[in-house]
Amino acid sequence: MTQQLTLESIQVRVVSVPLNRPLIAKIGQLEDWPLILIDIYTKEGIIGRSYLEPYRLRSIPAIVHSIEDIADMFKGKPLAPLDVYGESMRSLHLVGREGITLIALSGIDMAIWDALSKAANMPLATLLGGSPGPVRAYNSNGLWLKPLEELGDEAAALVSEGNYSAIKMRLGRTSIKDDVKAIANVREAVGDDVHIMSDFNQGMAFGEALLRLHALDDQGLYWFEEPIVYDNLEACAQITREIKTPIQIGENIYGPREFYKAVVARAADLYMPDLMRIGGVTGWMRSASIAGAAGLPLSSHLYPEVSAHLMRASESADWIESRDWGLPLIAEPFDIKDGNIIVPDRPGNGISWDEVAVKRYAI
Ligand code: SMN
Ligand code: MG
Repeated sequence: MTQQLTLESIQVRVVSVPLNRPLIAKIGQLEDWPLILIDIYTKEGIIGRSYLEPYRLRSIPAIVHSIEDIADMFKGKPLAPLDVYGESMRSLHLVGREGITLIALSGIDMAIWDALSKAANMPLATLLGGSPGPVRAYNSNGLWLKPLEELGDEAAALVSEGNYSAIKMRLGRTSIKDDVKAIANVREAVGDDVHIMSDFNQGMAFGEALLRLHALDDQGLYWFEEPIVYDNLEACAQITREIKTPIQIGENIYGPREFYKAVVARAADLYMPDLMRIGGVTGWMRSASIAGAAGLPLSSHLYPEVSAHLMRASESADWIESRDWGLPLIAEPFDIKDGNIIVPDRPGNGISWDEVAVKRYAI
C-alpha cells in the first residue's frame, strides 16, 4: 500500500530577492521580490515544498499567521489535499474565503502535493495523470512602463534569453500614442514571428479601456491582459465582445468558484490563474476542468515550477509565464529549451532550496 503521509510540522521562512529588471507597472513599482518559503515536514520523513509571492512585504505577517493557523489544524493528521482544502475552507470562512486565507491555503496545498508526489516517487505531472515534458512559454521578465527608447533592446534580449517565441510587454501609458510607439519599438526589434502579449494591470477605467483597446485592436498583439479591474465581470464581458484581440484575465481570481463565475459571465477569451490565488494545485485542477469543458485556453501566472506540471495535466493548456524573479532561491531550476519550460523528470514539483541564497536574502 502507498505510504500515508502525516503532518508533523511546518517551517515558514521569509526572503526578499533583488529583481534583475525592476518592476514598473500600474500596480506599483518593485525593486525587490518578497517570497514566503514553505517546508512541510511529515512523520514519514518526506518534505513538501512550495513558495508564495505576496508582492507586499507588510502583508507577509498576516499570511504567515494564516499558514500556521491551517497547519495547526492538521498536525498529526493525514495529508490529503482535498480534505485539507475542504476543511480549511469550512473553518476559514469565518475570516473570509478569499484573500489572505486562500493565499495561505494555496501555499500549504502546493507543498502537500509536492510531498505526495515524492511519496509516490513521481513528478507531480505524472501523479496527476500527465507526464514530464515541454510547455510552451512566453518571457515576462521585462518591458515594464519604462522609457520608449529602451524597449527595443530589451525585447530582443528577452527573446534570446531562452529562444522564446513569445514575450509580454506592459501597456497603459498616459497617451495612446505612446502605447502605439512602444508596440512599434518592440515589434521592430523582435520581427513578425514573435508573439507579443500585452498587460494593462487593471490600469484603465471602463470607458478609457474601450477607447484604447479599439485604437490598439489592429496592432497585432496576441492578447490584452487585465484592461480593467478584474472582478467587474459584466464590463470585462462587454470588452471581450467588442474587441477582436483576445482578452486575458485570471491572475487575481480567487478559487474555482470565482473562476466559474467569470467563465459563465464570458468575462474573457483566455484565462491565466495564479497558483497563490486559485487555491494551489487543488484549486488549479478544479478550475482547469471548468476551462477545459468550456473550451477556454488556460495559461499560468507566476509560479512556473509548479504551473509547468499542471499545464501538462490541463486539457486546454496554453502558455506558461516564464520569469526569473526569485529564481536564485531554487537549487535546481527547470531547463528552458527553444522557448519551452521543461518539466523536470524527478519526484515532486522539482523545488528544493539553495540554502546559501535563502540565508543571504532572509529578512
Ligand atoms: C504581474 C503581476 C504582479 C507582479 C508582477 C507582474 C503581471 C503579470 O500582471 O501578469 O506578469
Ligand atoms: Mg498580468
